[in-house]
Amino acid sequence: QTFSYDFDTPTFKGTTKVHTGLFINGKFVAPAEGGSIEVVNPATGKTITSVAAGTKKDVDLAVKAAKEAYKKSWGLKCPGSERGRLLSKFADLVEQHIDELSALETLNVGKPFLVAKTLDVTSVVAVLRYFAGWADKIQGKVIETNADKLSYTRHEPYGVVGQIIPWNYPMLMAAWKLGPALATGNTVVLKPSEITPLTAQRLSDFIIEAGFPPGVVNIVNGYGNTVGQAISEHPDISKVAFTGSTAVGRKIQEASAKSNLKAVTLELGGKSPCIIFDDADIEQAVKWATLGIFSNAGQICAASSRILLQEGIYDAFVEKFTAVAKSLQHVTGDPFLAETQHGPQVSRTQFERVMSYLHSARTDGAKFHIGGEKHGIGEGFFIQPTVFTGDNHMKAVKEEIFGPVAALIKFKTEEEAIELANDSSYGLAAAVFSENSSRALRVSHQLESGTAYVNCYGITEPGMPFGGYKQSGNGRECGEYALNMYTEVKAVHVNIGMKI
Ligand code: TXE
Repeated sequence: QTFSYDFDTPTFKGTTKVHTGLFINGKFVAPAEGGSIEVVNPATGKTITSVAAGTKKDVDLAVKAAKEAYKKSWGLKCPGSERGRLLSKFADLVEQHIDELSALETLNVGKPFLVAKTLDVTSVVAVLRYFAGWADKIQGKVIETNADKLSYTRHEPYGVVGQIIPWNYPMLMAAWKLGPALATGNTVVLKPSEITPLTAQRLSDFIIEAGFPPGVVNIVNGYGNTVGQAISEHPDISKVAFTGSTAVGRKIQEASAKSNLKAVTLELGGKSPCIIFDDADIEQAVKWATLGIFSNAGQICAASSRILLQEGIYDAFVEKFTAVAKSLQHVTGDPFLAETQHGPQVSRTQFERVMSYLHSARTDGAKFHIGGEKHGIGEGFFIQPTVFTGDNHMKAVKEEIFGPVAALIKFKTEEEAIELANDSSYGLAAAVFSENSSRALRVSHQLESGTAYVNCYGITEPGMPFGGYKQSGNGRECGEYALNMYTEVKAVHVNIGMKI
């Protein structure tokens, strides 16, 4: 079955056709138990279509297909150069359909079309090309031991890997996971978020067209507690990679421990501090901090959600930052308009979750400078860009809100800033703004986070690792580091003269 949609919008006119079945062994199939999931447009609250919802039975079929493909036509059977060629072709096909894919992402996630195009889908192409380049450069080492021995290592794929992705960057998270897994020779069973399955469904067509052998990539839509759980506890999956909430990350670790001790990499939540010193370029700091918290309606794991301000610039920063948040209200709305910069939250559940944090901040005595309410009167899940001042003890300052809500906090000294920044169970990203480069670097080295930004915020690069300290997860995505997350190391000892 397919779903067709005609876009007639100011930024994109055209048609898309998406398969709604499960993608198993190179074919679109109906789910074994016949379930379906409604897909909703967050900008209107209306149903777009429904797609198949798999269950454990479908995961079993997908794993079987992935296992056979691994043995027959992938893994050690397929040279790296060929894997790279297919990944490059996949990237080319995504690029050729950039407008259509951006429109589909906008429809399902609510992010502004021009952002989906210039950030999300453009980055998908870059990431796939980056990993295509690695596919024939997966190398072990020769390790000198003694003259009678040849010792070397091989970096071998795990086999079948499971990948569970979230809804905030559906296509980009798929690329972050598929790129390194396929470059290193693994086969994949991927579960998109049940909230945003449409672009992954469309990508399946390009996986076929690029020429990947059937079963190398399988995409099984479904809910977390059925399909996600089945992947996490499957005995024939050797590794699972997950991006999502810390609570579910914990469940995946548990499922791994209780099943086959599969390797687990986790990219979880955050409450990332952005430290702005008196000697910062304040105009620039305001712009980067704004980008860090308000892009993607604040639904970013590394969002600059705690902005720590030195007392000398506190008042000026609060004023300028609040003015930017206010100006965003004029460009909030239909994500298909070229001028729109701020879209809705992804779902009613997320909308309500953010609203409950705003309520909690009020109850805890936070001072609101702008926002704090639903935006508009329609059925869409829009929330006003919000700025409040508070302290590190408030629930809304400690926990991840995952919405367009910035908490501003005052500090006096460098030591206090570092202490406040590190006073979190999370450790995904952090930033320092200062024109004194010694101070900026000194402080950035003391922050407990997987990424440290200096005088900038929110940038990711295909070649730079991304991941968290503390309860923001383990393992790294992107860069050469990601390759290690998808390979086992074999130590080979060869006797070339030893006698016993
Ligand atoms: O996430 P879930 P939710 C954070 C953010 C957000 C909160 C809740 O704070 O407000 O999590 O969002 C699958 N076994 N992030 O509830 O449930 C699920 O189907 C295996 C941060 O939507 O973690 C989806 O595919 N999988 C984040 C994926 O997990 C399970 C991005 C993520 O959904 C499962 C998203 C289970 N038992 C939310 N239960 C980031 N790090 O960027 C659910 N899933």
